[in-house]
Amino acid sequence: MTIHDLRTFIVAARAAGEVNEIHQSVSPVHELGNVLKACERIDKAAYFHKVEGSEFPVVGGLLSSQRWVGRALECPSEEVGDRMAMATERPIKPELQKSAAVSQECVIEKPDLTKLPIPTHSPLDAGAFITAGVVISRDHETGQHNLSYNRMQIYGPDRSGISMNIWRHMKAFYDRGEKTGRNLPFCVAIGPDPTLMIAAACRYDGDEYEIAGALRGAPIPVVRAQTCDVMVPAFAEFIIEGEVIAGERHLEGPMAEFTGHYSARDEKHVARITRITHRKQPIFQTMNGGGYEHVYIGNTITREPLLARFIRHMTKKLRAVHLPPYAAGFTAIISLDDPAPGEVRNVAIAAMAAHVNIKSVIVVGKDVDIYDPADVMWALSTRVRWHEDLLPIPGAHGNELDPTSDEHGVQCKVIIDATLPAASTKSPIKVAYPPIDLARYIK
Ligand SMILES: Cc1cc2nc3c(=O)[nH]c(=O)nc-3n(C[C@H](O)[C@H](O)[C@H](O)COP(=O)(O)O)c2cc1C
Ligand SMILES: [Mn+2]
Repeated sequence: MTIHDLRTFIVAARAAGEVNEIHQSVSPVHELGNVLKACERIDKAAYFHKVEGSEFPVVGGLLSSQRWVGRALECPSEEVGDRMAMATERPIKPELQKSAAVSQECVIEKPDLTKLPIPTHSPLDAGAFITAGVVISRDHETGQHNLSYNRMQIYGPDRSGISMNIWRHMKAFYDRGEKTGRNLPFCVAIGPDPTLMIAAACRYDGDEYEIAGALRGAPIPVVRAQTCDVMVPAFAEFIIEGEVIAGERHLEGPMAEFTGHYSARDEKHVARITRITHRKQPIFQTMNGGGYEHVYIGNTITREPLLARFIRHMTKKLRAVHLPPYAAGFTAIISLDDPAPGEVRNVAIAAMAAHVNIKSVIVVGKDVDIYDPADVMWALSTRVRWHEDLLPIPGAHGNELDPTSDEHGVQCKVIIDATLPAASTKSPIKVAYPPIDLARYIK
């Protein structure tokens, strides 16, 4: 089966038994977010068939681990890193589709965001937020498209906030126009081909539709939006068209951030919605703020390939790297095959250079499963001589949203060597029971 949109992706996930079907009606205010979180804890997506106040179903939790991205890209989980690394090297341009687009089957000329099942996800979120929409904007000097995530707090039927932090490509497009009072047109694709959701998290200077194309191995079909000169995916559940209004700001937030803490309430940009189009019987897609899916897409999938590349530059002994979503993307866990004396520190320094957000680097031996938090905690508990295996690096630049950073983003980083030295007089063998198929024993 070829995945090319949200529906084919859901079919594949259902076939693998990975979707919890929620038939009971849920409130979009807190209840939906709570259920989605409970599903995340057991590593499942959730499909909400009935959401109070709306006629549309909602799906969430579809891209929260390497296994899910492997499913989206139709490759084994272990190949995800290589596929991501290749995407920027062999981009594939989008293709203008001549025929009518599925994403524009139904047209709402007088848009009303309050008719959509947009959840208020976590307990202290300031209101309903669109969190899983892929925002498409365009550099009118080059014609290139940018894909990004910009959460949108709902203020009214055709009004929302749009969060564009500093150094974002979309903000640069907006800033250029705002000087002369020009609004920035943009569109939001909800429920597109999952490759667009991955491409939207990438930092790439070219057209980000080309990254999605590379991940899919085929051009992404696009059509022109109805109220602005922006190309939108031909396959998506909803397309919301609008413009960021020049000179306007509104208090936005708080909302659950990727660090697992709430964002501050701040003045943010404001958008006017000009049209909504959708597929017949559309499915709304969402993401919990601060959930594994949020962190995984934003901080893990796009950064692990670079982390591996930096470490391979330093050693041939790399087994695997992981930036686990449960650690906000701030902790790199690295496993090495029998490192030579001193090698662990060199590798950890290389890892620190791969991304400014990396705050803690934990290096373990080849017998530790870096995808199992319990195994990593075991290595920390039994294999670290704290007086010599811990190297704090004070006064380094990290992520500004980390609560331990000062107002300039300066914080203390740390390297932890949780390998046992090969020459150690005490190099006991790890107790490991071989896996079995439990279903054969429990009836
Ligand atoms: C789920 C998710 C939500 C995000 N929300 C926002 C947001 O609200 N505002 C923002 O500026 N960046 C947000 N980001 C980060 C940007 O979307 C991301 O860094 C993207 O690569 C920026 O695009 P650019 O690098 O092309 O400018 C989010 C990322 C993810 C994965
Ligand atoms: Mn970009």
